[in-house]
Amino acid sequence: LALAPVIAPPASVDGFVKQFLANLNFDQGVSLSASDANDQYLALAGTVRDYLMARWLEDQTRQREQQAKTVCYLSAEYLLGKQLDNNLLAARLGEIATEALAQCGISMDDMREVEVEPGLGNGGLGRLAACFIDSLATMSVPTIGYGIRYEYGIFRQTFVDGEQVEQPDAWLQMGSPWEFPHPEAAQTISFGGRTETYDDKGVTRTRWIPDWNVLAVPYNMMVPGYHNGRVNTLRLWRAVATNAFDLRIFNSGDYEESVRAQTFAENISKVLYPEDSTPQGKELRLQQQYFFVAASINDFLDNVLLEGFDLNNLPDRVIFQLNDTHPVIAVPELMRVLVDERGMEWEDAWAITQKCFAYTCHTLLPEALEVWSVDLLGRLLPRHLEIIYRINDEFLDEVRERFGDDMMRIRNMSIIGEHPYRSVRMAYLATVAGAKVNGVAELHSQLLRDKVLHEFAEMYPDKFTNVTNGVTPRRFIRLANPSLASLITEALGAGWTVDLERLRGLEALAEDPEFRERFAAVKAANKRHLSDVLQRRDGVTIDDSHLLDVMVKRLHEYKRQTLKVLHIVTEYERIISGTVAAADIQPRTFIFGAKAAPGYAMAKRIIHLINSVASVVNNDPRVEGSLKVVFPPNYNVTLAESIIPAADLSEQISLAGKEASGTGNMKLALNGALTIGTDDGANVEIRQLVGDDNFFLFGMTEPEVEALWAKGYKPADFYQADPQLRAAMDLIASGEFSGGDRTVFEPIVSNLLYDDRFMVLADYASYIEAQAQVDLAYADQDAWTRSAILNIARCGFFSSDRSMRDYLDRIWHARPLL
Ligand code: 26M
Repeated sequence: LALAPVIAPPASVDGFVKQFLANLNFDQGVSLSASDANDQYLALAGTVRDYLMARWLEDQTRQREQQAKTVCYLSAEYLLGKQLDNNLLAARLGEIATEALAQCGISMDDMREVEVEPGLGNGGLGRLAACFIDSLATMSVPTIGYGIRYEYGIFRQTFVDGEQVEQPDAWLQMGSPWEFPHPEAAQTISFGGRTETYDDKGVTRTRWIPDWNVLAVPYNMMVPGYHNGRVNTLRLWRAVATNAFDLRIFNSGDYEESVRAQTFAENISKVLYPEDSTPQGKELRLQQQYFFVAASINDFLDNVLLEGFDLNNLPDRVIFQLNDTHPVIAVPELMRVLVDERGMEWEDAWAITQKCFAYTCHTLLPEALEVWSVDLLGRLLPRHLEIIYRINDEFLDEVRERFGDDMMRIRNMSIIGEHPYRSVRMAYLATVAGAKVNGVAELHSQLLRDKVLHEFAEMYPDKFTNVTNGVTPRRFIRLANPSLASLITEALGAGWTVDLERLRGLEALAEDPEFRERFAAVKAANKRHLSDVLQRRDGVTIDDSHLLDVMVKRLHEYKRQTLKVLHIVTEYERIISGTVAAADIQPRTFIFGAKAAPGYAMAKRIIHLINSVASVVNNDPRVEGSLKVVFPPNYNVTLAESIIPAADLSEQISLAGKEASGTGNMKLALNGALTIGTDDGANVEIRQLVGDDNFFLFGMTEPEVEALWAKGYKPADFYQADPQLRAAMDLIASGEFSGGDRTVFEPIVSNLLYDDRFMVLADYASYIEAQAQVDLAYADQDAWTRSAILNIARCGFFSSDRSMRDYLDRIWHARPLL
């Protein structure tokens, strides 16, 4: 192997110190005595990078030479979280680095504080992508994660008078030590213009004459496997103006216009769209999608395959996994490249394309299914629209052949929808083009087959499969909960971090009083740690004697944060009305974490309500010591890592049939929180595994939800029939939480009373009853602890390593490269 010269790994504290000081001097340009924490952090990151570099270069060479099948994960989002600890852990450098820094008079904790997390995703879907690439690296699977290097990630959330205010996330401002720009590997990405046919030696071919383009410059990040010496690549694209584009306008003499054009081009990777459902059909969003996907596919074909590679064998070398519909424009792009640029016959190209893609759906909400207007798509990508039309024509011929001339069916299954305007249905395109289509939990995959895509499932039964989501135990147990990790390692040995089913070994220990005591001590310490974090961050504390009740996830009506609020208001009302004595209830601290999409007015109002309830409850001496509501702003991966290990109770309370999977539910259960949840998403599988005795189930099942809709749902009837519910709703409506102003939360109240799409009122009574069971159960601390341990012991299934094995076996047919 011809390797570039690499820096010798600083396997000793001395070596690390030397390398660190060299980086501080030569990369940061400061002496130790003159350096500040940010300089030190950048030099430290550089040192960790240096250590990983030899493995990274080696892996790139090996993967190229062995021609192994590569997983190309196409995702518009990667919600990575902080890199320093993760990379130190993977490279086994934690202790050496900590000691080396100490010798330089620097504390590792200060370094952790300085790092800013790359928040290049919204929530579950982006975090899932980050867990998957961690697992693939840890399992030595050749993988490239492809995505967008947003200059601004998910907004920073602040509260002003209880209302969400968004601030830009300037995550690159203080330097970005984990990425490597590769301008030499840039791709030119075209847009707009028209198509024309031409004669190529007697064959009529089509070409695209675009009218503008941008450069896609890749920034590579290391994705180190855990303790296996492997480093995969995350390749994120940045939009930069092309010289040609600049020059053309510049030559016309319009300097200012040429600078403006540059800004226009560079807008493409400027900012992450903060919606995580109800896509808005914005042109810039489609530009982002095509930009990263075209760059990725052409990068793989040009640079990753060896020169002279026979494209007929492409399916043996690559699988492009589509993370939701966001990258689906890759399908016509691959067709365009194969047919228009590489001269392949349409039929051959289509056969290859259908083997090279697989599609993961992450939703069940109809309004979240992405469509692009034919108008917009045709203007931006005229050739791709033609290709989509031809794919659709041939597909609908197939439908007719199979099912006869059934107009209704044709209209339902067409990739082109007609109402309310002519548009391309991206989920249908992905389903037709993909070799496999998967949902993200058993129930979700079932509902995809039976409802959302049932006509497609009828036509292609073998395409449909399930892969239940998972989470990486490295970040969410080993790093986030080091005390629990030590306890587990002491009990079971260290193998569990890469073989999470070994947690089963804890079942027996759940019966050991001494182990339970040690577990309870870990939980209490984690609550104190969280309290410290919140004190420093927001000036609030939590009491480790309280039951810690946690609801952390994006703010969405279907997730039903309002149901949680109604529970809190019910408890509050019961105390202040004297129905129950404060001393007789189980003291609880409720903690929320949630961002609302900036354009989602109802979600923002619900945030305001939570903050307003918090401020009244937390300042009422009648409930002091009994109820506390904490809503730290800007919930992100970093804060999750402090909250989740401290949680006692995990709130997973979406309306059945709406949450595709959930992954916070898995992280919380694996950290020993008990779930109170509906029969939805992966909750179903969590409950099956941990057992009914260790899970608080409530609410309607999905078929019951359907039945209630069918019969006609009148939320006001539930209000009228339930005095407790009435009391809680009336208290909100009275202005109690809005300084007497009855208008502020009126839209929330009347929505619940007269619309309530997500059936909050229908599930209220059942939820309150389940919460009473929680209080009873928590009163027996030792029994609760036993249940918590059993939750951990039985949730090994939810490792993203297992998810990756399932994808490898059922979808990718790729293998680790050992
Ligand atoms: C689409 C178009 C325009 C702008 C933004 C979007 C968009 C971005 C993110 C739409 C959806 C997005 O994410 C959806 C999501 O996070 N879904 C969640 O995926 C998780 C991983 O599979 C599941 O666990 C959750 O149940 C599911 O809600």
